[in-house]
Amino acid sequence: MVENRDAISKIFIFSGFNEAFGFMSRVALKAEKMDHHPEWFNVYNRVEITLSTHDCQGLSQRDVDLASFIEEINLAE
Ligand code: H2B
Repeated sequence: MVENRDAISKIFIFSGFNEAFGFMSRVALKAEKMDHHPEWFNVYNRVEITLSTHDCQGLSQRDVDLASFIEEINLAE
């Protein structure tokens, strides 16, 4: 959970930029398909993702669904 905000966040570390950007590409395609987009920040091998639903200014099932997808592909990396 993010402090002082209805949002969830996680930091993912990869072996390099290619791996980090490959992961981001997979998340981006899914996000666009879901019409649900992450807030994220990348520097080299580090990707910080925050999920929240702007339409309801809080957490929704869409955040949980996108988070589950992200966890699944991260495990499969
Ligand atoms: N992403 C997120 N994270 N929250 C939203 O409320 C949201 C979104 N709304 N992506 C979508 C786009 C909306 O703005 C469009 C018009 O469907």
